Amino acid sequence: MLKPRPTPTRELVNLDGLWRFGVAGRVQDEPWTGRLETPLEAPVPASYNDLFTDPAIRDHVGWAWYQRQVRVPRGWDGERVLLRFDAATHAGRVYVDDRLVAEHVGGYTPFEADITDVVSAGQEFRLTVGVSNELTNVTIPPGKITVDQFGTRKQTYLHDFYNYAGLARSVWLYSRPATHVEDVTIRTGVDGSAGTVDYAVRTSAAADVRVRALDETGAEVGSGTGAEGTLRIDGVTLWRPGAAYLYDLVVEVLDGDTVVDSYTEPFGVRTVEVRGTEFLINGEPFYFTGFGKHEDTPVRGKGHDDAYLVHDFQLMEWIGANSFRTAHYPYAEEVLEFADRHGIVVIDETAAVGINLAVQGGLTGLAPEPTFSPETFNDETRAAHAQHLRELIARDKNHPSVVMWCIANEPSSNEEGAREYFEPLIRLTRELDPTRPLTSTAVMFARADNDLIADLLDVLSINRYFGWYVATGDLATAETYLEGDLRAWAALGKPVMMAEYGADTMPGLHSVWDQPWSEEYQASYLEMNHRVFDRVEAFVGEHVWNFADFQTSNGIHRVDGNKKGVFTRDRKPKTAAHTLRSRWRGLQNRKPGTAG
Ligand code: BDP
Repeated sequence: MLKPRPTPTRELVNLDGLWRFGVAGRVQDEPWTGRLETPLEAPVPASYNDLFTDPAIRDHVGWAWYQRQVRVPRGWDGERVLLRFDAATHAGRVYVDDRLVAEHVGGYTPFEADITDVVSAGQEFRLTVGVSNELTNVTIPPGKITVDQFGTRKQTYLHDFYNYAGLARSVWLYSRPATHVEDVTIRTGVDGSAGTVDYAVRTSAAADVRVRALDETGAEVGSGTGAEGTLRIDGVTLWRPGAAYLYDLVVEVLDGDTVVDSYTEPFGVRTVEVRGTEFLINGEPFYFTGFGKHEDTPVRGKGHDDAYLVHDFQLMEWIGANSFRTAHYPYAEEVLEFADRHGIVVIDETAAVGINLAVQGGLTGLAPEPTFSPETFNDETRAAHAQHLRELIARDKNHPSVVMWCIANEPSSNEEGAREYFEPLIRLTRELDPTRPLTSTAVMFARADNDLIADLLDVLSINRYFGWYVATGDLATAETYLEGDLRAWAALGKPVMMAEYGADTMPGLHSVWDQPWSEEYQASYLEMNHRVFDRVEAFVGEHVWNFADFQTSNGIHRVDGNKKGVFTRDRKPKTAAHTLRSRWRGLQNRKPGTAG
C-alpha cells in the first residue's frame, strides 16, 4: 500500500492532534451516531493507556472511541477522497457521520477508506474511530481474554511488552484522481557499474504509464513507458549501509499527453543475498551490529514521535550500531524512511510474537497445552498471520533499508505442528518477495537438533539468555552452554546471528562481583557473549536485547518494565553502552578478525 504523499495530482491533510476520546462503557452506545459524550481528549498519534490517571482506562479491554470533525478542502470536488490510518491497534472501525466506511484487523499495518461518495468538498463531517485492543488465539499477536469473579474482562498475552493500544500513528485525509497509481513495486540489481531497476506499476484502470528515475540532484537518470519494465542507471550510486543514496521513481498515469496522476516513490539500488554462511549486501559480507528495539516511550506508549526517532538513531550511530530489528511488530513508516535516508539496515519483523504456549510452562519447556491445535493456534491463526505478511510486504517492499523479513519471534518451532504451520507462510512470503532472505527467531527451547523449520529459513536468528535466565550470575558456565548451542546451529551450514541476548540492569546498581542487575554484570555478560560469537565461523551479527528499557505488563520479574535496555527508557546510557561502543565502532560492518 502506497504511503500518501502530496504530488502534483494529490493533496494531503494531516488529522493528527487532540480528538474526543472515551472507552466503551464510559460513552454512549453507538458513539458514531452523535457527538461523543466524554470530557476526555486524547492526542493522535499516541497510545491512550498511559495518558489518563483512571485505571479503568489503562486496564480497559475492548473498544475505545476517538472522534473529531473534519472538513474536506473545497478544491477537492471531482477528486476521490480517502482516509488513511497508518495504524489502529489492534482493530479499527471507521465511521463517517453515521456510516461505517472501513473495518480493519491488525494493529501495525495501514488501511484506507474511500469516502468520496459520503462526503462533499468544502463540507464538514464527523469522523469516529473505534479501536479494539483485544487479542485472541486468532489475532496476530495472539492473546486470551478471560472474565474474573467480578465480571471484569482481563487480557493476557504471550509477550512481555505492554499491550499499548489506540491511534499510535498518523491519520490522513487525502485526494487522489479517479484514474490513479494503485501500487508500485521496485526491485533493483547491479550490473557492473550500472544499476538495474525493475518496476511494476498497478493502475486503477487501464491507462498509459510513464516512469522517470531522478537522482538526488533531481537530474533524470532513466525513463521508460509501460506498466512494467527495467531502467538502467549507468554509473549508479549504490545504497550502502552507512552511506545511503536514494533515487526517486516518478510514476505518471497519462490520458494522451495529460498527466492524470503522478506519484513519487523513493528507492535505493542495492542487492541482498545469502551465500553459504555469509549475508551479502551489494555482494559484500555484512555483519549486523545493533539491537532489537521497541516502539516505546513514556506517556506516549507506542505513539510515533519524531524527536525520539531522531534521538534513537543518533544514539545508534554513537554506539556503532549499523542495524536493528523491528521487534516485535512493523514500526511506523517514518522509521523505515529515516533508515532509508541514513543507511541503517533493518530486519523487518511481523507482529507474530508469542505463537508459543511452551513458554507458559516456564523453564521446563513443557507445553501445558499444544501450541498448534484446533483449540489453540489453528488454521484461522495462520490465515491472520498470512494476511499480516501480505500487508507488511505491501507496505515495506520498496524500502532499501529492509534487508530481511522476520516472520515470527520465538514461535514454538520445536513443537509438533510447527512445520505445518510455517511452511505455507514461508512459501507465501517468498512468493510475495523473492528478493529478501527470511528468518524467524529461535526461542531457547528450539535447538539445532530439534528445531523443525530451520531448513526453510535463510538466516538462523537465535535468542539466548545464558547467564541470565539460565546459569544466572555464572558467566563461566553460561559461556560453555552458549558456545555448544551456537556451534550446533552453525553446523547447519547457514548464516547464524544472535537476534537477542541481554541482561536486566538497574541503572545505578554497581558491583565488583558478577552480580545480576548491576551495570557491571550487563557489561560482562555482553563481553562473554562476544567472546563466543568471535569463535563461531558462521556468525553474521549481534543484536542486543534491548536498545532501551521498555514498559511491560504486570509481572513478578519486571520492575516498572523490562530493564534489559542498554539505554534507560529516557535514553541515558548504562555502563554497557560504552562496552558496546568500543566493540562496534571498530567493526565497520565486518565480522571481527576479518580483513578489510
Ligand atoms: C525474549 C522475547 C522478548 C523478551 C525477552 C526478555 O523475545 O520479547 O522481552 O525474552 O525476557 O524471549 O527480556
